Amino acid sequence: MRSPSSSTVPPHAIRSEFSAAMSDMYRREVPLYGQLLDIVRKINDEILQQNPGLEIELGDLDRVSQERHGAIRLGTGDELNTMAEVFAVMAMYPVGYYDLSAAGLPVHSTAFRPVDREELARNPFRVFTSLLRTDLLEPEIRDEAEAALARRDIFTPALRELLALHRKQGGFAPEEADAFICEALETFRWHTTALTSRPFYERMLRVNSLLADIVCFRGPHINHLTPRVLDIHRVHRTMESMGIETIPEVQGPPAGCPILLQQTSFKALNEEIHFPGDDGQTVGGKHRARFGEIELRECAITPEAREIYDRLIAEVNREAKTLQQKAGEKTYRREYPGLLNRIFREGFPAWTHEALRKQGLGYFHYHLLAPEKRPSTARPVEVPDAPPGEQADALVEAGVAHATPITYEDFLPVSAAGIFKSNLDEQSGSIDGKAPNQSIFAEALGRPVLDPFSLYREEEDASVRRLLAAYRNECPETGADSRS
Ligand code: OOG
Ligand code: NI
Repeated sequence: MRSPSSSTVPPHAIRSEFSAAMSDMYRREVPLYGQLLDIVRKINDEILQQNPGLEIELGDLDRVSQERHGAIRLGTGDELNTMAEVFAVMAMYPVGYYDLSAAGLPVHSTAFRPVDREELARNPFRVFTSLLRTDLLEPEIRDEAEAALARRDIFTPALRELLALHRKQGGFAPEEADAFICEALETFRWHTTALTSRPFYERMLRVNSLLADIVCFRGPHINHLTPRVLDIHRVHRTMESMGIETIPEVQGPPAGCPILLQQTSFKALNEEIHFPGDDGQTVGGKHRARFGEIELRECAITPEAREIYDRLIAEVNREAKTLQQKAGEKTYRREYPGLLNRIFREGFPAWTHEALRKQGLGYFHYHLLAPEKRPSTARPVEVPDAPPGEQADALVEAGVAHATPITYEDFLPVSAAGIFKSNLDEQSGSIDGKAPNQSIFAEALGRPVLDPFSLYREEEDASVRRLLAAYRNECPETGADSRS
């Protein structure tokens, strides 16, 4: 093993460079993405200037503007397995299992992302990664799909060599890291020439457009890169006024409900593709895959709050469907926010960070306030002989400690399905046989899928332990205790 020395590039540096290189590539491939980034940066800048406190919580404009997630769709378990190794070089690990068969899509997914607080703070690059579920296809289609996938290798030979080197050394020297970024980027590139014939593509498309997107191309082209925005409704309106064709609603919780994430996207581009013909010539065609998306990230919530959220969103979706069918697109666009807001106002019990924290519905990071930052009313507290969480609450009540929301770093299955669906080709069919299959996913992955709730809980618990230790140090006589 290479000993961690100054000649080994830290994983976060590789991740940041890779994410930036991907963004540059995508900007060149999809000019609309570049336009979107400009709008987002301008609006984020204005918001940070108006709210100086935000900058401390989120980092400066450059840090916020660097934040993004992407998405890819893979064909085989082997592809997923190697991809997991590529992401691990950048300290990105699979978090969460998303069952998209519930939405009639033949894929299941995870999100590769950093998991530690320090790693997230450096660069929280995430890639939503889906795997084709051949087990949901009719046998004949399955055989054809598998045969097509067997003909491709989505990784360059040089990347495979670099991965072997990384396994041996446990790290990369600077020139190896540069080569890795360059070679790994190849996997995410768009190819204008398909791998399969046009009739084959059309057959796959009729089964499902994701199936065609996965099995008919040389690689899992990155299909969007999403910047984080600080006011999603403003960006959504700006996109509409520029004539960018957005989906009709902002997905996720209503405006003003500071949980999870809100997302909106512009529709997939219909792009020129060349299909190989019988006679060595190519045949023209079109393919819809790449789209644009923006997102607003808020507080991570507990399983209990998540259950309420899922129930309310299901209710919203039922009513929204009826509204869309009865009233048509224009009215739907106008009335959806009101409908979403009404159902959440009636059913979601906490609309501020403080309420989320007090009701135990959100995850928070606790820290001791420096004495000069404490309000004049702050008083020394006798910390009760109580569980650590209650001790931390008592310190916040007394004005000695501060709690900040832990940002939600993951995705929403329901909204992911909405985002997927809004970008399917209109000829796409839907898949039957709705059932998750986490075991085939985990087996292909070759490593466990981490549970997002446990990660947020551990993060909160660790901050409580540090808070109590720091407070005990400050006033040994209060008896603050860091039992867990
Ligand atoms: C991924 C869609 C999911 C999100 O932000 O929810 C996603 C895909 O279309 O491949 O990226
Ligand atoms: Ni996305």
